[in-house]
Amino acid sequence: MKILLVDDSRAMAMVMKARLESFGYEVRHAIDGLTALDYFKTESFDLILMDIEMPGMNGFEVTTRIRALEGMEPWAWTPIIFVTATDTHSNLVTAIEAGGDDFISKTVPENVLQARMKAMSRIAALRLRLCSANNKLQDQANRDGLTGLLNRRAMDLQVNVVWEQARQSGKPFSLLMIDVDNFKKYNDQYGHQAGDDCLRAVSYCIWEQIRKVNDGLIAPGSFVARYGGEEFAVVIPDAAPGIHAGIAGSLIEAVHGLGIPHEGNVGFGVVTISIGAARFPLAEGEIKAIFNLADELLYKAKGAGRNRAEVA
Ligand code: GH3
Ligand code: MG
Ligand code: MG
Ligand code: MG
Repeated sequence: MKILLVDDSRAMAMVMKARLESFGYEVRHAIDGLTALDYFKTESFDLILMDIEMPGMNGFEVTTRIRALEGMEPWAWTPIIFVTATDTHSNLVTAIEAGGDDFISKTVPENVLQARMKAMSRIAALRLRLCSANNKLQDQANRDGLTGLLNRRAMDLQVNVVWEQARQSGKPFSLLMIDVDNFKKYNDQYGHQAGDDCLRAVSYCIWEQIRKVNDGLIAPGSFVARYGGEEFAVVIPDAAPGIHAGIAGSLIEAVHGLGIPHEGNVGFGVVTISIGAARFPLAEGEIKAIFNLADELLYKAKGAGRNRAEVA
């Protein structure tokens, strides 16, 4: 356990540090509030022992600032125990109000100090476990079970945020609607299980291409989601003219290049996709408009023979 010990008295701090180290804890001493905040921002601690009376910033103020910093991160919380010479009732109330969790006297017996710290670190560990479980659940709620891509729900949330950003800053916005060609026939011929495998392969292929355009800084911030069934959507924020057409072309080529046999996809013999690639030079009005345009273009691509993109 790593402890941040905040105390303006060097002598007091040395005594406390020695006691804590004898319990096997790692201790960092901060001589004043500002130093404590600096350490807090750059290192991570399991527990903070905070003196109250200090020149400049007192312990209550340091605590309030620490809680404000933690407020910017969900689930961040470090237990803070106030250690003071004057354990009056009003000091206790102020300590808790300031965001402290416990309050002990500087003269507290060793075993009591150790027990209090144990209790606090137990709560902190529990909270950490809850936080990681919560993150995992949130991730699962955002992912599609079959392909591991973002699901429709997550995409709807994310796309609205990106659209709003583009609208407010007058940026372009592109959207690709992707649909696997003759996929009903694929299921009919090869079975639903093989259909699932095919969707996984196609989605991984699309995901990889989008990762490449992100990594290569061709269209940073792009992301792909499973829009539903055998349909995928790619959101491309703030890209120069032609970028969306280029990405659509490379996706079509990559999926065709997988070479997954598909006899019912007449004229190709392998699995292919069609794409409606829409771009608004300026994000304006309702996001629905660009979805409608991409849908229309996809419909056109299907009508024009499939394995192609229609671009606007
Ligand atoms: P088009 O080229 O015009 O898009 O023809 P299509 O056959 O792909 O289009 P249609 O919409 O008629 O059929 C889509 C099929 O996708 C029907 C459905 O059974 C299949 N499908 C949707 N989701 C899944 C899935 O999760 N797994 C499997 N195996 N099939 C799916
Ligand atoms: Mg002091
Ligand atoms: Mg479809
Ligand atoms: Mg289809």
